[in-house]
Amino acid sequence: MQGAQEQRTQVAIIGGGPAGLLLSHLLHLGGIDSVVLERQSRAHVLKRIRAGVLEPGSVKLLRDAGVGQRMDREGHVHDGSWIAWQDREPFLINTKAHCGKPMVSHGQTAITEELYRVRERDAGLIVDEAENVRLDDITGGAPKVTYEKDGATRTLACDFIAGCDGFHGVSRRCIPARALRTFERAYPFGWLGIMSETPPVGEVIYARHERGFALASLRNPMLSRYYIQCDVGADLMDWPDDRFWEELKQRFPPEIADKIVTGPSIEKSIAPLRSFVAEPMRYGRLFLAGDAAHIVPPTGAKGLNLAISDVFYLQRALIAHFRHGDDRYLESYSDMALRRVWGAVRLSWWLTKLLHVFPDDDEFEMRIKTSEFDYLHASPNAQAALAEQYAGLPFEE
Ligand code: RFL
Ligand code: PHB
Repeated sequence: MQGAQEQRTQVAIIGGGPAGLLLSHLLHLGGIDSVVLERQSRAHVLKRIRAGVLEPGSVKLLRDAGVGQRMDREGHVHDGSWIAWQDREPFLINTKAHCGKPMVSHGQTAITEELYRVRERDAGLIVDEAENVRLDDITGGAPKVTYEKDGATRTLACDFIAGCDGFHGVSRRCIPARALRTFERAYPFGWLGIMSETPPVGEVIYARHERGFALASLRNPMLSRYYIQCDVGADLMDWPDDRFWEELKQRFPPEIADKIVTGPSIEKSIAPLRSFVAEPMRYGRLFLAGDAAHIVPPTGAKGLNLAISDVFYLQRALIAHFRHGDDRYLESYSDMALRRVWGAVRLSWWLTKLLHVFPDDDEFEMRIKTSEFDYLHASPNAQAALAEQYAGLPFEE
C-alpha cells in the first residue's frame, strides 16, 4: 500500500466474471497476489444467466481448485447431448462412450457465486463498481491501472494486467490496431432463452427444425433452460411466455415436445450470435483471457469452457514467472491458448451452421445438411469425432 488511493499488486485483473475470478483464485493458490476490478455491482454479475454445460476438463480443474463441491452436489452429470432433426430419431453425442468422460450441467451463475465465496473467504480483494478503468504503460516496465470508486480516482500498480473483461471490456481496446488481428462472423439470428421453475426434459437436446433451431437444457430438477432461434432484431415484448412455449414445442420431435412442462418464465433474454477471435492474446504486459479475446456462438457450449482453459494456461504461466523466473509459458501463452480457441470456434461455427435455419438456405443447402445429419446418425466414427470435440481437447502440457 502506498497511500489511501494507490495500491500495488502482482496481477491486476480487469473483470469479475468467471475468467477473472477463477484466475484470481488459482493465483492465490499459487501464492500470487491479485486485485480484481469489476465494473458492475455484485448483484448485477450474479443475475446474469449464461452458460450451463461443462466439459470434463473444466470439471476437473474446478475440483482440483477446491471449488467443485457445489458442482458435484447440484450439477447434472450426463453422458452427452442429443441432436434431434425434424421427425427423425435423435442421436446422442456420447462423450462417456467415446471419451470415457461425462459432461456436467451446472450454471455459470452458481460457479461465479462459488468463486466470489472462496475469494472472500481467502481475503481476496475484489473491487465492485470500479468505473472508468484505464490501462497505462502496458508495454513498459511499470504497468498500472487507474479507476474510479465512490467518486475518487485510484491507481493500482502491478507487474501484469489480465484482461478478463468480456467482449465489451476495455482491455482489448487498449491494444493498438496495428498490433491486433481480428476475425469475425456475425450470424443472421439470435437465441431467445428462458428459465422456468419447471421439471426439465432431463437431457440437453439440440434440435433442428424447418422453423428454426431449439435447445432444451437444465440447471436442476426444478429449473429448466430453453432457447429458440429468433430474428436478430426480435423484441422480448413480442414473445410472451405462451408464444415461446408454443414455438418451442413445434421445433422438437413430438415425443420430446410431449415431455416439455411449461410454466411462467423467471428470466427471458435475447443473445446475438457471433464468432470473434483477436490475435495475439498478449500485448506487452497485458494478457487477454476468455470473452475479452474471443466469442463463440453458444451452439457448442464452448464459451465458458474456453475462458476456463485460457485461465488454466495463464495462471500456470504467471506462477512459473513469479515462482521460478521461468517465462516459457508466458511467451507461449497466446499460441497455446489460440490453438484450443480455434478448435472451439470451428466446432461451434459448424454446429451453428448445421442446426440453424439461415435466411438464404435453399433446397441444395437443406439436402446437404440433411445428408450431414444422416451421416452423423449412422456413423460411429463421425459420432466419435464430434464427441471428442464436444468434450473438449485436453489442455497442452
Ligand atoms: P464475462 O462473463 O463477460 O465477464 C466479464 C466481466 O468483466 C466485466 N467488465 C468490466 N470490468 C471492469 N472494467 C470494465 N471496463 C469492464 N467491462 C466489462 C463485466 O461486467 C463482466 O463481469 O466474461 P468471461 O469471464 O470471459 O466468461 C465468459 C463466459 O461468460 C461466456 O463465454 C459464456 O457464458 C458463453 N456461453 C456458454 N459457454 C459455455 O461454455 N457453455 C454454455 O453452455 C454456454 N452457454 C453462453 C451460453 C453465453 C450465452 N450468452 C448470453 C451469449 C449461453 C448464452 C445464452
Ligand atoms: C445452457 O444450458 O444454457 C446451454 C446448454 C448448451 C449450450 C448452450 C447453453 O450449447
